[in-house]
Amino acid sequence: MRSSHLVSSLAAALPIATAAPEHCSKDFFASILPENATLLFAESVAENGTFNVSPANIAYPKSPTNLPASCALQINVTSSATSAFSFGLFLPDPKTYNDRILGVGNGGFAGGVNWLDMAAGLHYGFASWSTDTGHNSTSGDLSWALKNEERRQDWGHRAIHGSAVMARQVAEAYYKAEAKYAYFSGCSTGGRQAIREVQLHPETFDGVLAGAPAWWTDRLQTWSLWVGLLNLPTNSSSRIPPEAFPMIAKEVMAQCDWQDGLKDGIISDSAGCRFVPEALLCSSSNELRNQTAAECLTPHQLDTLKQIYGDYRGADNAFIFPGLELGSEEQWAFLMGSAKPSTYGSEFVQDFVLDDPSWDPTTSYNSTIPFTASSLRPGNASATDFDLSPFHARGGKIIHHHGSADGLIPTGSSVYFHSQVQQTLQPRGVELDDFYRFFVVPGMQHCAGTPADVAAPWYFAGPNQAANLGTSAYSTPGFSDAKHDELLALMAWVEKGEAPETLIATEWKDQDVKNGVLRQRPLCKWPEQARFLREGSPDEAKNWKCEGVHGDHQPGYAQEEQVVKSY
Ligand SMILES: *[C@@H]1O[C@H](CO)[C@@H](O)[C@H](O)[C@H]1NC(C)=O
Ligand SMILES: *[C@@H]1O[C@H](CO)[C@@H](O)[C@H](O)[C@H]1NC(C)=O
Ligand SMILES: *[C@@H]1O[C@H](CO)[C@@H](O)[C@H](O)[C@H]1NC(C)=O
Ligand SMILES: *[C@@H]1O[C@H](CO)[C@@H](O)[C@H](O)[C@H]1NC(C)=O
Ligand SMILES: *[C@@H]1O[C@H](CO)[C@@H](O)[C@H](O)[C@H]1NC(C)=O
Ligand SMILES: *[C@@H]1O[C@H](CO)[C@@H](O)[C@H](O)[C@H]1NC(C)=O
Ligand SMILES: *[C@@H]1O[C@H](CO)[C@@H](O)[C@H](O)[C@H]1NC(C)=O
Ligand SMILES: [Ca+2]
Repeated sequence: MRSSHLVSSLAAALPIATAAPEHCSKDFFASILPENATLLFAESVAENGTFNVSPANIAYPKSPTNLPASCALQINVTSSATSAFSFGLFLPDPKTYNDRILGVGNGGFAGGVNWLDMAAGLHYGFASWSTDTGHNSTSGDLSWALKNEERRQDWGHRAIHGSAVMARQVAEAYYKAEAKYAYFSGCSTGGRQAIREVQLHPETFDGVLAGAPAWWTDRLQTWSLWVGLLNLPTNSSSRIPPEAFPMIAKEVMAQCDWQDGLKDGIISDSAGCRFVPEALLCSSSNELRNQTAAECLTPHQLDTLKQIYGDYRGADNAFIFPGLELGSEEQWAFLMGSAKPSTYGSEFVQDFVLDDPSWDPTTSYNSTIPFTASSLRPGNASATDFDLSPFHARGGKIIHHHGSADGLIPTGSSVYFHSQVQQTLQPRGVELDDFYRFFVVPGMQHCAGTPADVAAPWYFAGPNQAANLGTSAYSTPGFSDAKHDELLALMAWVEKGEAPETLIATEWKDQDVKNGVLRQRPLCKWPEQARFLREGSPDEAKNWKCEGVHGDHQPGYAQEEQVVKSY
């Protein structure tokens, strides 16, 4: 893959950094580290080489391949009397260094250095880093947090900040040159990490990519538990068996696809779809008896379905968290398909909120728990400071996106965040458009991917996406420019003032780059939606434009194609 013209033209204008190769050594790093930090290892990676990730890194065991020549190292940092985090750092050869730092984020509660995502950054020429967030675990194991507020603080914000600051200092000492810009790219927990750092330390990053941010930890995790409990097998009469999810997805597609103005198998305006769930009701006693055949829903199951799509509310109708989006059904089994609710919810309450591993969610959960979590704010992780004006004032830029088919983190939680920031800043005369843009990605699942039969364009080199293309991928193959690559779009905005009006997402035939492009389509800045111009191929981005707002139907479009079963 060739490196981007934008990156090389930007880099050409900057002074050339120097570092002797022997600097990739224990002695050199030991000589520059502060007292609270120790070097775990430093090793050279040859041109086109592989960095062999230690099998002890159970969160991110995959080794990146075909790397640019670089120095790989890991540094351990003391964060309190009883806690420490570490971070990994790839320092590219001075010849390919772009004078910029990139941090990449984590997923779920994973404790490990994310070398694979760092590698994508290294290919552009960034000095790229990632932190283990202060513990060692896979994504769904939260037991490390039990009665350990120091570790929760590391995971919540401290490890990201400490790593960002120290990674920059180490890179500047290594190249004997100041870094020109610092960026961060994260999805899910990584999206939260991006926003939380912007809130707590607006000076750290010049720009961030925040994908599907798990920003409201206290509510997201308790909602995950609630929605899991709602659909346990023990709730026999109201449970929707996972075998029925595809049937629901099909009905949602039948009703919502055409409503965006084009029946193309992609729901471009899920927020604007008027969906009639009663179309799924069983219509005969025979079907009722045969409900596990997953052909229709009973009235009790229909109630469950409405709760899944609806806002989660507590006593006195108090808002807790938004529900899942129409079109997200293919990913529902993750939170609602098992005999037990996911550990993302149950262990969060046990290990972060109540400090009681014996607490039984199936017998003891109630809807005051989300509010308890919010008042305790374990780890100070929730990114609820909506006043982003300090970041705006320092010239920072945020590109935020969320897939509309995300079945793990409701798309509506991103809409809610954007709206809260707007309500906070607009009355003070701060225009969001100047520094913060939000893009919904129709048909994209959690951070990456699309249901096979939907084949929505979802790839734009966003956080975590390159790893889906292989262990040596980065940017958008064949389209390495600021329209098709979200990271280059962020750089163009920060460094040249070229704000992204649209991004273009790509999908390859059979989801494989080797087969060539299947379709490309613009992603629109919220609240606009993409409309087909009704000329040429809908698979070419130029035949679309962004206009109107979500939920703003074009009257007369394809009404005759509506499929609503009798009910
Ligand atoms: C890079 O390494 C791969 C094996 O991983 C090899 O097939 C390829 O030829 C190498 N490319 C160069 C330019 O050395
Ligand atoms: C993380 O914990 C696992 C056991 O769950 C262990 O095998 C591994 O060596 C540990 N990794 C590190 C980096 O400590
Ligand atoms: C990191 O430093 C802490 C002390 O702050 C220490 O307890 C821990 O063992 C160190 N980790 C490694 C992997 O050396
Ligand atoms: C480590 O020490 C440096 C230098 O004293 C300090 O700036 C930094 O905040 C410390 N990092 C952490 C995580 O405490
Ligand atoms: C069953 O469903 C009800 C509401 O439909 C819900 O309140 C409850 O948490 C669910 N789980 C169990 C185990 O009863
Ligand atoms: C809700 O659950 C918590 C934790 O188990 C418990 O302390 C509290 O009393 C419960 N509240 C209600 C209203 O049942
Ligand atoms: C949590 O962070 C906020 C800023 O968002 C800060 O004002 C507050 O003091 C912190 N609370 C704790 C317990 O660290
Ligand atoms: Ca459509």
